[in-house]
Amino acid sequence: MRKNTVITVKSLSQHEDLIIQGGMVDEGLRGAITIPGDKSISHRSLMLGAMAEGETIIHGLLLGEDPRSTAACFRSMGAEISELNTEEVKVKGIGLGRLQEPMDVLDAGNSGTTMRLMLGILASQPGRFFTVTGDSSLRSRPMSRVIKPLLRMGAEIWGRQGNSLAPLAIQGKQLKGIHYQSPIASAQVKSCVMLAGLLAEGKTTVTEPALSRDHSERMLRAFGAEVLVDPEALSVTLSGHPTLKGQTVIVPGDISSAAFWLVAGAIVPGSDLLIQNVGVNPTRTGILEALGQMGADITEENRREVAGEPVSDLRVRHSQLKATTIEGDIIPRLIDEIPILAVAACFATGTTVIKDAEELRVKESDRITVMATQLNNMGAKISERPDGMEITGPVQLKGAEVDSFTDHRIAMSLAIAALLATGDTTIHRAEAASISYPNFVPTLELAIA
Ligand code: SPQ
Repeated sequence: MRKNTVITVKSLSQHEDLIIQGGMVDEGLRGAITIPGDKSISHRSLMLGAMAEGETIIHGLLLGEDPRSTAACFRSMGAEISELNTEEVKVKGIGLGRLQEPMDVLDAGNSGTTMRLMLGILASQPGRFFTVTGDSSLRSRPMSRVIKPLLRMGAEIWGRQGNSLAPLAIQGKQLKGIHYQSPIASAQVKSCVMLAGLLAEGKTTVTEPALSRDHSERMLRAFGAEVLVDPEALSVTLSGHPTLKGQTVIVPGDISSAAFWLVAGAIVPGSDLLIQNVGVNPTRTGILEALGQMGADITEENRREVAGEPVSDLRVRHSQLKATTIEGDIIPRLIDEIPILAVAACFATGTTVIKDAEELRVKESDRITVMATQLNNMGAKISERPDGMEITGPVQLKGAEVDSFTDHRIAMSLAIAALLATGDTTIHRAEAASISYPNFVPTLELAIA
């Protein structure tokens, strides 16, 4: 009864408005919810499955638009991938170096991970030619960060604006291993170079300035590659020409999706929410540390290891948050959660400072400017820094018309902010949530029912 009055989805040609009636969740968010599969692990399981020998079985794959883009690309290069579902996806691999030249342009859609990781794979397929594009957001995101190391490995790649923007053309070549000192802590750069290293001569090493998510290292090893990690030096070395063997992959819930509920549970009075089956790989748990510093009441239950990744259930209860500073090496471990952390900071006492996060400007949208402008439209007190934001709270947000800028994390962050605003908030282009969380609205309805 109450839920129908709180959330409305209005379809407007191909776009959707999400209208949330604020201030109606007086009993808080309660119950137990499950979240969709981890996006990073879903992409990697499809890619490695396609290049392995034999069958890979994936349980818990994310059914969002981004993994669908990855599956479509690898299908068009010869991998047999069964219909995508969460129970069991079968990938019949074609073996390393045996990807077929596709008849058409590979479309990575909105997915930076698809394009950047796939570039490493394509560049290393001798004798085949590929063209790659994406949607308007992806065509404006920097690709030079992966093209540069690939060129050093001997790749041939052409793109707009001095080889920096898609559409891109790739002539597959025999590559050679290099030691790449990445100037940015990026799992996409690290993974792209390692994937190119699979078919390169010799060893390929990537050193990064701070540790980024390590799902590629874990999964490459599970599929049979020799991967040496030097945690002190922040480097990873892969030996070329392994035999990759199909595996069973169990994809844990995505902590980046859990983050919306962690913040919602923390800020909405009366909440007591259990989020089940959340991947808690230490390279992804910066959000738990940041919310912990802010005084959030989050407990980890039932910790276990599932197919090489740590998994827990997380319980969050409402508490008064306090401001904090988020900077330095923690940034790559919570980079995708900064939009929802900005929402949390609006309800925290004091000024939260987020620094060293300039990478946010080149995500699906400029997440610094978009979060600051949209939340300020709702009455927040946020000033932009070149590398982050300063957010003063607590404030009483008020309903407003806001826009996702077709960025999934922005759409969902604004929906959580709207729960505590006075009056209605209309989020334009809210269908963007389906990139990483197709069931976001039904889950929100469930949690507030
Ligand atoms: O795939 P895409 O579009 O780049 O998605 C994002 C996201 O918010 O879902 C970034 F906008 O996640 C990236 C993440 O920011 C996924 C990712 C990965 O799977 O390797 C790594 C991070 O990017 P980066 O540039 O820091 O390596």
